[in-house]
Amino acid sequence: MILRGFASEKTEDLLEAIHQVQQQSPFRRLITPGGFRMSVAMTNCGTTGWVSDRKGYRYSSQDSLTDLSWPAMPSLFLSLAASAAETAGYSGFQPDACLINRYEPGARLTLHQDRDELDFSAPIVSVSLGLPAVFQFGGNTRQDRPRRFHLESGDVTVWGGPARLAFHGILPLKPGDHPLAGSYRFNLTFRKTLP
Ligand code: MD3
Ligand code: FE
Repeated sequence: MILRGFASEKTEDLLEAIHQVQQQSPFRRLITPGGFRMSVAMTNCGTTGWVSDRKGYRYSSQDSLTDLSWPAMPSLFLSLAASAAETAGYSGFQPDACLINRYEPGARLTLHQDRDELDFSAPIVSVSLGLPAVFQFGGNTRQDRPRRFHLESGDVTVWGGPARLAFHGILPLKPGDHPLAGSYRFNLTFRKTLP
């Protein structure tokens, strides 16, 4: 479900919260198991965070950059994720992880599935902030031709049920200037990683 503008009124506060998180756990471009550096820069907040390196993809309670825990999930993040999930029909969503993606012009996320979580019954909630992007939403195999959706700042999407394991990605970001986020797009994805 796409909730257009669901987070619009909270844009400034959300960007400020991202700023706080990145003071403790800076954005970094992770290395894929295949040895490529991702074009998207990432950080996390919450009990656990998504990481990638030569050893694989996984959730870790520690930030390998600082050897500390990830920053706590801001209460604004939790309330927004829960109310978006509720609106889409998932009551009681309590994410334990928030992956924060930062795109600069040209950055992209190739088609992938999110399947490192241990609880596929919970949805994933995503919040787009800053520059607009073209989102690709495919099926349950890489071969299914993806549909394209434009995501703008303030849009919130909820992925549950049959959509939970769908292939999806983001096309290379176009340059632009957003009044609050400048030349970046940020995306928050809220996940329940532990059973
Ligand atoms: C559909 N992020 O972090 S958000 C990711 O805009 C990720 O940064 C993209 O894919 C971004 O893993 C897309 C929309 C989204 C997120 C998770 C999904 C769509 C999804 C999980 C399953 C199906
Ligand atoms: Fe994903």
